[in-house]
Amino acid sequence: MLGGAILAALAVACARAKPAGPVQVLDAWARPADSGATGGVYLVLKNTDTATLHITSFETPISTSTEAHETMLHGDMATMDIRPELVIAKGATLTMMPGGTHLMLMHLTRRLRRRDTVPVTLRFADGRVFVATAHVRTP
Ligand SMILES: [Cu+2]
Repeated sequence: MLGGAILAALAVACARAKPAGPVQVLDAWARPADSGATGGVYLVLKNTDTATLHITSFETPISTSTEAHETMLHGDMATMDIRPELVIAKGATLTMMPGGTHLMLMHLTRRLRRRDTVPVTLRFADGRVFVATAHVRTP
């Protein structure tokens, strides 16, 4: 009887801790960086929604702006293109990584040390908002 009550309480706590979102965060990490520098955040997001997702903006409380970039190789030259939105097909996984798609945190307002965490707010084209927590670690 008591055990059942505890299990039920735990189930409620878990349901609150992990609200159903349009994406499942398979990984989320950021590079260590100094205050004033440019930061890099890498998310691995699985679309668990019922349709294609369009992520139209990203925000963190520790940068003046956050842009989605894609590193492109032109011969030996690597350039970064701004991606105005990131699209994830239903059931697909978007894998950000160094040398590929990444989030760039322009002008960090504080230093990022290993084991710090950074909340990253994702805004979707349909108005929904989701917050992923990135952990600072070395690549
Ligand atoms: Cu970049």
